[in-house]
Amino acid sequence: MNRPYSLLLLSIALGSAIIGCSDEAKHKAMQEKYNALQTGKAKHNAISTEEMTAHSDAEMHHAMPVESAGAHKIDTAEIGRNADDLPPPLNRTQAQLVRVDLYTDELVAEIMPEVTYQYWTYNGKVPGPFIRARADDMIEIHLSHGKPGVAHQGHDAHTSAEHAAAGHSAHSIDLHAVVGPGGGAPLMQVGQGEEKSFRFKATHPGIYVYHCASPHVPSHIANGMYGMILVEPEEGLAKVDREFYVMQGEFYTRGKFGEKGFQALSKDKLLAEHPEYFLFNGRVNSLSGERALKAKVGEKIRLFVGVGSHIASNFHIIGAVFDKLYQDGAITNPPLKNVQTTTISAGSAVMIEFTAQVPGKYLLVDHNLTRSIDKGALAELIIEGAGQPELYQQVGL
Ligand SMILES: [Cu+2]
Repeated sequence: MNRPYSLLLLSIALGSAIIGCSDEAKHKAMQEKYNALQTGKAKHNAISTEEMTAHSDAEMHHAMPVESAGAHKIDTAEIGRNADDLPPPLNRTQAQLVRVDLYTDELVAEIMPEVTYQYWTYNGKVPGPFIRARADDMIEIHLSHGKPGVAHQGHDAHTSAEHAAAGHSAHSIDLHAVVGPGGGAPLMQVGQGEEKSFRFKATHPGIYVYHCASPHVPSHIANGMYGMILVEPEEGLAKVDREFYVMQGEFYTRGKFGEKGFQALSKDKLLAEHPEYFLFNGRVNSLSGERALKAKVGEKIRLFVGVGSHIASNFHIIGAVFDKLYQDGAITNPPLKNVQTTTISAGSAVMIEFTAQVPGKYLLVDHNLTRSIDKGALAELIIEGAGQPELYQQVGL
């Protein structure tokens, strides 16, 4: 488990402890104080929907020139979040306050060997942390611009001032689980060195996407600023043996797929909806080899799969049938059974459950297969254990 994520869990635990020991009057007073504070802050800091949806042409001029990878220091050896990096199922019968600490971080990392890209992230990974809460919980999101405790120095090609002048100094968060204007984003625009917070009640159980919503919004998302939030129903979810967190996102680099060196965002390709990369969890082979999803024969597997960026996925697992599919994030609806492939809309997520009966390697793909074979949308699921010849065997040898 990486450190930021440990901190997130710790924060959630602390938040839970705080609410656990407060009586009703204390909580009410806290709530009033908080509301007053928020109202005051909102007056000064809120951003209008019009501002949020600005084209922000300034950012078009921000893209860095194509240079060799060597000219850009790699900030992190691993940009991709592990598929098993998510909190365990909740085991409580009471709603509570769930505190979530997020920070934004702009990091140069390899999108594939010898190809670098400047990602914009939540907590240093793509996708951002998996947030887990329960219906009726109050969720308090804290978002700071930049890693707490680390002075912002701007990235390689920019000073902080140039960075701000380029028009993308703010980041934010819009959570699809929020019922309210902008999903929280109007209250949560954070400039450099700032931290903001807001609370919302998790009124609707489901599996949802969250993303940055600062201008130019599609660029922020295309650079990797998305994640998922699960709001479990009050009764919780059925017990399974493994859970995995996978997000598909496409990347729009100036150079073609595989072209070596530093690759800046191509806003032309973004506007033309012409990505070079389709990826699971942030980079080519992020979830393969050592980092493949792993389970055993007969285990119940649950996948949370979302599309963070702009192009819908035709999600399929080669060699598996989804025993249960909860489409469009609707986890409280009866599932579809025995499904081969599902569409996951942009800005949406699904929950899939199945049991693998035959050992071996299974591939997670977008069944628009050039995206998987030629553009990166490929992940591996390794099933270990004893096979059952009556299910799968070669004959005639
Ligand atoms: Cu952003």
